[in-house]
Amino acid sequence: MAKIALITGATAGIGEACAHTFAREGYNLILTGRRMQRLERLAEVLNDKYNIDVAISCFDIRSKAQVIENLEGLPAEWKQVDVLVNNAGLSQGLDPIDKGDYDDWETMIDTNVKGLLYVSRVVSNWMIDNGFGHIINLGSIAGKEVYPNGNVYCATKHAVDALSKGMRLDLLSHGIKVTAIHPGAVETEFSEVRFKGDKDRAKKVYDGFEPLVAQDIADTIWFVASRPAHVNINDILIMPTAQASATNIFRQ
Ligand code: NDP
Ligand code: 8X3
Repeated sequence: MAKIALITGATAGIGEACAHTFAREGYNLILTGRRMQRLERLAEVLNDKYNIDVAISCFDIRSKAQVIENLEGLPAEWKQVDVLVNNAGLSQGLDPIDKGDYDDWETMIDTNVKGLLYVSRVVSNWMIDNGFGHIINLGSIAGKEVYPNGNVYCATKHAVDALSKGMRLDLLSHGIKVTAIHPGAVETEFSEVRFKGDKDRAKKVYDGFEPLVAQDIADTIWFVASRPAHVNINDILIMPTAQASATNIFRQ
C-alpha cells in the first residue's frame, strides 16, 4: 500500500515542491491551502505525472473549526498518514515593535503557531492510533536568531522550534518521529507575502546572491523522511552558501 504524506501550504513554494517530491517517490498526498484552484491544478498534474492519489483539503489553517472539520472529514483510509509536513506559514510586515501592525501580528501568530498546533493535534492522534508517523515542522533561521524588525515572525518561529522539541518528547513513547527544518533565505512567494504584493521590494531580498530554492528544502525534507525506521533527524539548519546568519549575507 502506498504511503501517505499530508502537506500543509502546498499551493506555493516549499509545500508545492514537497508535493512534487513525495509524489515522485510514490506517496499518495493530502494537500492543503486556501487557494482551491491551485490545489486542484496541482492534484491534476501530480495525478497525471506520477499516477498517485491526491486528496485536496482547502481551508484556512487559522480557523480551528475549519482545520478539525476538514481533516476529520477525510475518509478513514486517508488518516493512515505516514508523514505530516507542517509547512503552511508566512511573515507579514517588517516593522519595529513600536510600529508593528496588530493585524500582521495576529496573522503570523494564528498561522505559524496556532494553525500548526491545530493540524498537529488532529494528525498526531491519528498517528498514535496507527502506531506510526513522522511530523516535520518548518521552522526558520528566524527560529534560531532574532533580526531587527523580525520581532513577531521570529517569535513564531522560535515557538515552532520549542514546539518541535515538545512534540518529540510527548510523542516519544508512541514511536512518532519529529523533525524541525530551519531554512535561511529561500526564494518563494514568502517575501511577496511579507511585503503584501510589493514584487520589487520582494525581489531585492535576493539581490546579489544565490538564495535557496524550494526544491533544496524539499530534497532535505525527503532525505529526512526517507531515513530508516530507527533513525530520526531532530533538527536541520540549512542556508544558502552566501548566508552565514540571519543578517549576514555576502552580496556581490
Ligand atoms: P510561500 O508563501 O511560497 O508558501 C506559503 C504556503 O503557506 C502557501 O501554500 C499558503 O497557501 C500557505 N498558507 C499561508 N497562510 C495560510 C493559511 N492561513 N491557511 C492555509 N495555508 C496558508 O512561502 P514558503 O514556501 O517560503 O514558506 C513555507 C514555510 O517555510 C513557511 O512556514 C515559512 O515561514 C517557512 N520558511 C520560509 C523561508 C523562506 O525564505 N522562504 C525560510 C524559512 C522558513 P494559501 O495562500 O493558498 O493558503
Ligand atoms: C524566512 C527567513 O530570515 O527571511 O523564515 O525571515 S527570514
